[in-house]
Formats: sequence, C-alpha cells, structure tokens
Amino acid sequence: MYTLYYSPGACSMAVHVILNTLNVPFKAVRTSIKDGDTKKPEFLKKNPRGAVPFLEFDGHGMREGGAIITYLCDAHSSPLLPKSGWARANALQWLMFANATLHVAYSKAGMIGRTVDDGPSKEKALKAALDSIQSMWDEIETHLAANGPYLCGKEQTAADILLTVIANWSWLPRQFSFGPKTKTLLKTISAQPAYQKALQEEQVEYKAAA
Ligand SMILES: N[C@@H](CCC(=O)N[C@@H](CS)C(=O)NCC(=O)O)C(=O)O
Repeated sequence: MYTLYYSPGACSMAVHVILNTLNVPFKAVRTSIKDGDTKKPEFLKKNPRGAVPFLEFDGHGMREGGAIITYLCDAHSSPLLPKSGWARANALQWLMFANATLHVAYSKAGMIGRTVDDGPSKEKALKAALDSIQSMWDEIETHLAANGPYLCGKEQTAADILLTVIANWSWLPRQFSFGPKTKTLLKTISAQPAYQKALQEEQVEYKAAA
C-alpha cells in the first residue's frame, strides 16, 4: 500500500494522477504548502527536506518526483514509461526536462520574488527568470508542432502529465502563454479520468487549458 503526501496542485499532483492510472491501492495525505504542513515537525520527521511529493511504501520513504514516477511506472509496467531503447530514453529526457528544468525555473522565479528586496535589481532578475520560463513554453510549442501531439510523439508518457500539472501553476507574477499545440495537449491530458479524479481529490481547478 502506497501513501502519497501531496500539496494541492503542486508537482506531487503528477504522482497522484499516475497512481490513479495504476489501479493500485494508495492513500493520499494532504500536506498543504499554503497551510505550512510541509514545514510541520511531524512531516519533517518523515522528510527533512520539507517538500512533496513524498511516497511511503514497504517501509521506505521516497523523494524526488522524477524518481518516484519512474519507480511507479516500472514497478507496475505502465505504458506511461516505455521499458527500453530510444522510447524510454526519450520519455525520460522529457520527464527530467519537466521535473528538473521547467519546474526549477518556476522555483527560481518564486525565490527571487520572495527573497530579493524590491527595486531595479529585483525587477531585472525576475524579468529574466520569467522570460526564461516563457521561452521554455515556446520551445515546447515548437517541439509539439514538429513532433506531437505528445512530447514523445504519438504515445502519451508520464512527462505529459507533469507538464500539464506545471502549466496550471499561477502563483508567479506573470501568466504564461501557451501555443495551440500545447493547449491541445493540456486539454487532452487534464480531461482524462485519472487527472480529473486527482483534481477532484485535491480540490484544484484546472485553468491552463482554457
Ligand atoms: N526536486 C523535487 C522538488 C520538490 C518540490 O520543490 N516540491 C515543492 C512543491 S512543487 C514543495 O514541496 N515545496 C515545499 C514548500 O514550498 O514548502 C522533486 O521533484 O520532488
């Protein structure tokens, strides 16, 4: 039995959606960043990094969304992560792009917003950080136009789910624009039953595909 610690709408939602697709028993525990739950002693005792996703199973505590998703897809032979060859390498490169490049770009911009004193230096740094996120969404659109409809072509992979989760983040001081191919992907993925179930369970509204 898995226990997933998640914060509504955070990167942990991708793990939640994937667990919903696997047809395995699991418990989802709300650990809200907004309510300070990720920094409470009882959670820090489990995960001193104070972040979600955090997955417990078989006496283990697992962190890092990209690794958790890879583990779950492998353990349950999910087609969301091909088993070998270029198909697997390609799926992993896009999963890692979403997890370690796009997600981190949002985190950096958030950090600048929270920690740098107001003034021209902050404006410059924030603009550069926000521009870099928009350029990633532009790159995704160009990629999908040439290679879509999914990040890895004709087959959906776990990376599409994490991308769809990140697209719905609206806590930065700029709303990013998504091209038509990206919007189609966001609409398709967010409409799937496993995704709709996670949105309902986390009480999150999906707005990015509108
Ligand atoms: N590299 C980590 C990043 C995890 C992360 O930054 N999670 C955010 C939510 S998207 C978080 O829990 N932040 C904790 C906080 O802000 O208190 C992963 O992929 O699991």
